[in-house]
Amino acid sequence: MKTITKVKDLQLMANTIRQDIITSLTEAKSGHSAGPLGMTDIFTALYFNILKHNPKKPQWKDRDRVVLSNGHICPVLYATMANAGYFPKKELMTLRKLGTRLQGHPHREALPGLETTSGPLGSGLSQAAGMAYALKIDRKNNHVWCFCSDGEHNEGNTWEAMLFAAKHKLNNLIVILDRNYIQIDGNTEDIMPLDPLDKKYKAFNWNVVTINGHNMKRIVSTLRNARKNKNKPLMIIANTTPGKGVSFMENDYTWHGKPPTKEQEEMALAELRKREHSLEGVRCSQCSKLHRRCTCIEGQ
Ligand SMILES: Cc1ncc(C[n+]2csc(CCOP(=O)(O)OP(=O)(O)O)c2C)c(N)n1
Ligand SMILES: [Mg+2]
Repeated sequence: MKTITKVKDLQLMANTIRQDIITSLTEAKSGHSAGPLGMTDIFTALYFNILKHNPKKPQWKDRDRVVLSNGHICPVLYATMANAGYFPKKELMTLRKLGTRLQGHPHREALPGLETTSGPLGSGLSQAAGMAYALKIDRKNNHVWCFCSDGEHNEGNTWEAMLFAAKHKLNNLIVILDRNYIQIDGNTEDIMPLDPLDKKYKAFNWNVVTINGHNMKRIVSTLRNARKNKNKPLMIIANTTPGKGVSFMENDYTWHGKPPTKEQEEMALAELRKREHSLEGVRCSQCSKLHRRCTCIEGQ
């Protein structure tokens, strides 16, 4: 697989992945939109620039491990894996269909490249901590990258895993928290307040970094530095916008668990293509301004 090194090329890949998320969810007629779009920039940076992996040999023994604890955001995992070459992109259109390898929540026995089965929230951090501990016992230097969400910090199991990981000084465990402030039925701080999460993790004896989860340059540098993490497990709190890239979905918790309709798909794709053209520096055929400045293309 080709590593992508330029920030603009990573942003373009993220845009492609967002389009794939939209089309696969629309075809599925069910699933989660907000979380996947919000985490796309980080998945892109991880899989195309940072991760030690081989899409053609998913069981390669020296690979890093990826654990998706908030399994419902798997459309971003599948779209990223397809673009990275784990399986053909056309398979994305089978999302959530009977017999598919792309189950509505990840099923590790269905698709090579998945390390865990997830869906019941709150289990992934424990699984990832166990993997990191086992790698340490075996004196391996691979990293475990665990994605989790703010809403799943309502689950007590997560806090037990935080204690365990700190006790065993699992510096090979890197957790990326999707801090988008939404969960299934509203704002996290209304349902079960979590702030200040950074101070809580620090008090549990973790290293903590907070980043803007859409600043590609910062994401890449943070994930790269994470490889040098010492003494304690690392929590990367990524402030993200749920539904990022599709304006009518952004920051609206009702997009937590629904897919776009056909009409909404067209609107979303028009917006994402406009962004793609702006990144590429393409000029509008109607007004010949750069798309970034033009107001006359579809969706306006
Ligand atoms: C143990 C468990 N309880 C409830 C659910 C149902 N559920 C699925 S997603 C979700 C909201 C979790 O919040 P978060 O992951 O922050 O949502 P997002 O930011 O992706 O909208 C809930 C309650 C579940 N999957 N597992
Ligand atoms: Mg959330």
